[in-house]
Formats: sequence, C-alpha cells, structure tokens
Amino acid sequence: MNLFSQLEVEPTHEEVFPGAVLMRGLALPEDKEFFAAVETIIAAAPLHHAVTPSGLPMGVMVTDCGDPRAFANRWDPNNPQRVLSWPPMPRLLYDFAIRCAVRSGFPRFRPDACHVNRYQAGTKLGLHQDRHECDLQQPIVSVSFGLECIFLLGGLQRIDKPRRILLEHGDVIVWGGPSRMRFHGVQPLKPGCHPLTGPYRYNLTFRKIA
Ligand code: MD3
Ligand code: FE
Repeated sequence: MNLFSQLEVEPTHEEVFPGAVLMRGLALPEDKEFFAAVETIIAAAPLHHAVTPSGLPMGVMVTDCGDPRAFANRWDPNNPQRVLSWPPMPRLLYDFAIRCAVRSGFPRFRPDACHVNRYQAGTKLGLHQDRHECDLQQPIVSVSFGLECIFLLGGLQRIDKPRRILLEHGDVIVWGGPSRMRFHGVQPLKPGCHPLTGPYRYNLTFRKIA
C-alpha cells in the first residue's frame, strides 16, 4: 500500500481476453462491509479443505452459500464434511455480484451460489476448468480480498501457456462468453499480512448452478 494506491479510487475496466473483464479495485469502496458478510458465511458454514475429484485434500479451504437447489447440484456425497446445508447468500454480496456482471455486459446474471476460497502462504490452485455449472452461457463473477496472488489464465487446452495476472484486494473479474472455459489456477501464495484479512487471501466466485 502506498499513497498512490490510496488515491487511485477509480476502478479499471480491462478486457484481458474476449469475455474476461478485469475491474481492479471495484470492491474497494465497500470492502469492510463485504468482508464482514464473508465472515457471516464462514460462521454459519465453517471452512474445510477442498477435496480433489480423486479424493485428496487440497491446500485451499472452502465454503459455500446460496440457494438449496444449487447446493443439491453441488453437494458431493464423497465428502463427508459437507453435511451442513448452505446458509443463504448475503444480500449485499448478491447485489454486488449483479452490479459487477452488469458492468461487464451480462445484465441477466442472477447467481444462486457463492463459493469461498481461502488461501494462506504456500496455498496454490492447480490449472483447471470450471465446468460444473449448468448454464455455461452465464458468466462467473470473482472477487478477491486480502493478500495478492498471481492468477494463471490459460487457454481452452491445458497445455496452452497461461498468462499471469496480479490480483489484489478489491479486484473483480467477470468470466464469460469465449473465456468461460479457459483453464485457470493460482500460484503458491506469498506470505504476508493484510489489514483486513490477516495472513489470508479470500476469493469469492458467484455462479449460477441450478
Ligand atoms: C477463469 N478460484 O474456485 S477466480 C475456483 O482465485 C477458482 O480462488 C480462483 O478457480 C481463485 O474454481 C480463481 C475464479 C474463476 C472462475 C471461472 C473461470 C476463474 C476463471 C473461468 C474461466 C477462466
Ligand atoms: Fe476455477
């Protein structure tokens, strides 16, 4: 954090690839309210380690909220930790996700679920595609809080060389259209301390699942 970044209050609007719109700082003006809402989700549905499709625990910790119908589609019977149903999505976050989608050209987006990822120093997320949502015409809205990360944005094939994008506190990306099925991941988080989130990076992804 330096003086310049405190003065730089206008969010950006960058099309990193067709259909992938990066709006740096869009969540900053309300970051404390948004993060308080994230904490209410975690209080109702505790973070737990994500599990790979092959059953291995991952470094990233996750939880979810939203519509019970999305929960039914997402619920993984192989993961016994996920017996609790999801708490509702906080209205503040729902409204913000829609505002983000509208700004990026997706005025009809109505998320029914919000997935929370929490990273700490060393946590990474391997390259993968998000293909479990029912309607791939709908975008995904992603919002970052806390420590920065290097986000890897690849192509439609796993071997395509990914582009590295620095994501910082308050950054928003909306993924839709031709970028919806790109491979993506997160490089191992560097250690640090953020005034709002402590030693963590949080990423919220708003999705239409049911
Ligand atoms: C890129 N989360 O939860 S933002 C995930 O930072 C996930 O925690 C990351 O990947 C994180 O699945 C990245 C989410 C994201 C979602 C959909 C995408 C990135 C995407 C679709 C295409 C390209
Ligand atoms: Fe993903």
